[in-house]
Parts: sequence; structure tokens; C-alpha cells
Amino acid sequence: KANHAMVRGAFILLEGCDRTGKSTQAERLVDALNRRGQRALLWKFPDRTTRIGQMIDGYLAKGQDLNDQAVHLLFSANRWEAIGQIQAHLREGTHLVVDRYAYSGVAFSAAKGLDLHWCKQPDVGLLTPDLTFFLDMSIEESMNRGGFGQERYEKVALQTRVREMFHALREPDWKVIDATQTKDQIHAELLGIAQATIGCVGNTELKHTLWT
Ligand code: 2DT
Ligand code: MG
Repeated sequence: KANHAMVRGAFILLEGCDRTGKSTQAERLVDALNRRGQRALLWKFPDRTTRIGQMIDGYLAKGQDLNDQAVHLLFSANRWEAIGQIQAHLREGTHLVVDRYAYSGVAFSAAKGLDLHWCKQPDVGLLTPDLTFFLDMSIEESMNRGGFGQERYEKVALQTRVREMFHALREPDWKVIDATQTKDQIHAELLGIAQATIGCVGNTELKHTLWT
């Protein structure tokens, strides 16, 4: 008989270009799971609160220049430094709803012109999500929603290449979500799929098979 303490949490990822509603939907998903009596936590990459995250924030938001490869490795290191905590939460049965991960890491750096194969290497062996949602809409439409902010990557030409990279990286099991739907429609779709996944992963092992 399964020991309740052994039922692990699900790793649920939201990916997509800027302004597709990832952060809003991640928050709503966490709230909905918590209201249903399931422990769920929101996690965000980059995590700008760590020392590595502060270097990333300096680059993205404060105009500090860094070599493209170096910043790519910082984004990956920012995931590796969190992985112990993430695994601990999952092992104790808390679901994690994660806003961006290694797919953003590769999509953005490759869109800047770095070699795709090279970009994948630092994240090899990282924990693999149980469920990946890709919130997708045209860059034109995301611009119409109020445009991009002032950060380094919030530019139409780059975002267009990032979207192409995401589609090139897309795995067969990704759930591609039409991000032009209403917030309520998207939320309902995400919650239903997330609950189905949660029902399946409980007694399975964590997978460290990223990019394999
Ligand atoms: P937010 O707007 O979500 O804070 O992201 N990015 C993100 C990368 O280039 N590599 C990565 O590994 C990750 C996680 C996406 C800030 C920007 O950082 C990009 C947008
Ligand atoms: Mg942003």
C-alpha cells in the first residue's frame, strides 16, 4: 500500500514568449490548487533574488553588459542552484508551478545567435517537468496587448525568433495553449490538464532526463 508521504508533487511548467500571460496563469493555477486542498508553490526563473539572479537582473534590467555565453551559463546556474530546493518540495508532496525554465534558456540564447546544441549542454541532466504548457500567440497580438517593457529582450524582432525557437524545441507531449483565449478559458484548460497530471505522477520517480 502506498505510503502517503511517498506521494510526490508534480512539476508543472509554463513556457512562452513575453506577454502571453504565463505569470498570471501560473498564479491562478497555484491559487486554484491550494483552494482545492493541494499544496502548490509558484516558482519563477530567472530567480532574481540570488547572487547569480542579481547578475542576471543587472544584465536584463540595468543595462550591465555581459558576454552572451556567460549570461547563458548564469541562467543555467540559476536553475541548478535551485534544484535541491525544488526536489525537496516535490518529494514532500508539494506541486511546483514553474514560470519559465530551460526551454526559455535555450530559446532566447539561440534566438540571439548562439549555437542551439551548445545552448542545451549546461542544462543536460536537469530535472524534467511532468507537464509543460506552451502559451502561444503571435508576437503582433502580444504587442497589441500593451507592448513590451524596457528590458533587454523585450523587442519584436528578438521575440519573433524566440517563438520560432520554442516551436523548434517543442516536445511531443507539450500542451500548446492558444493564449488569445480569455483568462478564464485558459485557466480552466490549464487546471483540468494539471489535475490529470497530478493524478498520475504521485508514485513515479523524479526524472533527470532533460534534453535526452
Ligand atoms: P521574465 O520576464 O520571465 O522575468 O524573464 N530568459 C529566461 C533567458 O534568456 N534565459 C533563461 O534561462 C530564462 C529562464 C526570458 C526575463 C527574460 O529572461 C529570458 C525573458
Ligand atoms: Mg519579462
